[in-house]
Amino acid sequence: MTYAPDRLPDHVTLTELRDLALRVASTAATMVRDDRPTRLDTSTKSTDTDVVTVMDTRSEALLREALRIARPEDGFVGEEGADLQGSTGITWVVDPIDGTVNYLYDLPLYAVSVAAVVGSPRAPGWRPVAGAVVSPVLGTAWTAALGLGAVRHDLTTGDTAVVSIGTEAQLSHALVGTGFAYRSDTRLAQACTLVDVLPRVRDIRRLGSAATDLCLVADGRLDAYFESGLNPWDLAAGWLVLTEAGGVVVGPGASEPNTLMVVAGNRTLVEQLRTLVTS
Ligand code: LIP
Repeated sequence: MTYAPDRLPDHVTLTELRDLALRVASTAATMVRDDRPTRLDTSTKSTDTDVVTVMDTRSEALLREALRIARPEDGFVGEEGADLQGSTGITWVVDPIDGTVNYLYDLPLYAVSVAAVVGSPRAPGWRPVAGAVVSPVLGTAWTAALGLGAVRHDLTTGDTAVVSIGTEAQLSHALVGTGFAYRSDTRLAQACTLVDVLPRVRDIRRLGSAATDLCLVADGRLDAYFESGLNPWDLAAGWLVLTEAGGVVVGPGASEPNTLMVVAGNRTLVEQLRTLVTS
């Protein structure tokens, strides 16, 4: 069976994709947390502060192999490696460590993000259909499948709870997450946007992991989130968790979320915040 954005997997398949995402993301997240060497070997990518650690690479290799074994005909797009073209219409989009700089500094806010998407994440029109975000130090995972809701998992007790978006309607009372790019010219533009936002909201939180930000919004523990410059792997799983929790995730204008801008939260706040950050 081949899936396209207009021909989605059935509920059984969506459940299987979600459970597979949780299983492989949990395995990778546990390895990332428990095997963290005291001295982390790193290299850099787009700038000299855009780091990749040896554990990013190990995590992505583990995810790639586990997903290949489970679903050999699917595609694969990861932050650190080469794209793999599939034949099923399902592509796995993974961030092996979302929040790499936090991980480098041994700060607890990082996650492994794994999503099954239909459509090409390298072009407009793709969408997540199942996914998991696993935060091993917080001991929490969030999962979602299209039309089947979003769930928070306590990784210590195994307890689960359905998550739903917060109801704050007033932007001036909203706790808003955001993040910044690695390039200094982009950061200058982001700082100018922040000047407009900061006086109009309760406060800002820059937690350092987009996937975690999006899941915390889904969970009502942030009221909204915006960021420009996100890649599909930062966005994919958290996007679905948030929309399945009753929220909206949009881009500039009436577009889908994209590299230009992601704005997320309940619809009332998103309409106010999008105007502010895309003007
Ligand atoms: C990170 C994002 C974060 C953003 C950081 C970085 P990475 O992803 O999750 O929201 O502000 O600049 O892009 O690079 O740790 O996978």
